[in-house]
Amino acid sequence: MTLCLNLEYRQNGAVVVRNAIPQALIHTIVETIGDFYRSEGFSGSLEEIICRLNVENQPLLYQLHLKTSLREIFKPVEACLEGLFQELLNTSYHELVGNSSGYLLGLPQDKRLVYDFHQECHYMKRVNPILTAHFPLNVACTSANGAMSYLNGSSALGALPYQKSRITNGYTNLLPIDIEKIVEDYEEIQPELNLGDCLFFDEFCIHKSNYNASDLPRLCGIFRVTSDKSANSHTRISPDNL
Ligand SMILES: O=C(O)CCC(=O)C(=O)O
Ligand SMILES: [Fe+2]
Repeated sequence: MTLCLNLEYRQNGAVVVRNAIPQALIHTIVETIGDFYRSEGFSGSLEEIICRLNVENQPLLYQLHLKTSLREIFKPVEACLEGLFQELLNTSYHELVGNSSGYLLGLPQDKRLVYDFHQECHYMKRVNPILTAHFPLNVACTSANGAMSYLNGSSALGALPYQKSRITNGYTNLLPIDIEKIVEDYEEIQPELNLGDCLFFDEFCIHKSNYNASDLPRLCGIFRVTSDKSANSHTRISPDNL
């Protein structure tokens, strides 16, 4: 990584590293996850199965998504990003928060699994720092398919008070108080990410997902890493306790 990218991360709380992951690795991961879904008796591409389950059997989609959010599956990408994790954390090692990795489902034409503005620090309260790596798995992230966006430089605000809301069978949103004012002060950036690109952001960076107006789910791999040694024992906080 160049000094310039490192500086950008420190100043803005987020940075895109182009071609950080070989595309062949990403294809292998999508195949591995797809094989898992297909082993449950479904046929077709991973995208087709996900869209079908979203209509026919959301609980099963949830179960299969959980079961395939495994560190083991994403290990080759983790190994590939290790150097970047350590540079951005400024350490010689990294811990995976909760010892797990996974992926997000940006479902087409859906409002259930869309995050409003939030900060990662509130979802993993005991872990600090938190570096998130976010990279497309099946298609490029674009404004058309709801690529995530962030408020550039908003990390400087630190941990903000928030208002909690819950979507039925969806996400718990922790929306910063006075977000209407904050969005006026910081530029919203929605980077296009091609397969192989990776967006990194810190625990205070205010970010959100956007509406996927395309016909394909937008699957993004996610790592949350830290230099906090205790973080591999982190367990997910239930929505009631957020
Ligand atoms: O990809 C998205 O839609 C949201 C991503 C996000 O909130 C995260 O990775 O923390
Ligand atoms: Fe997030």
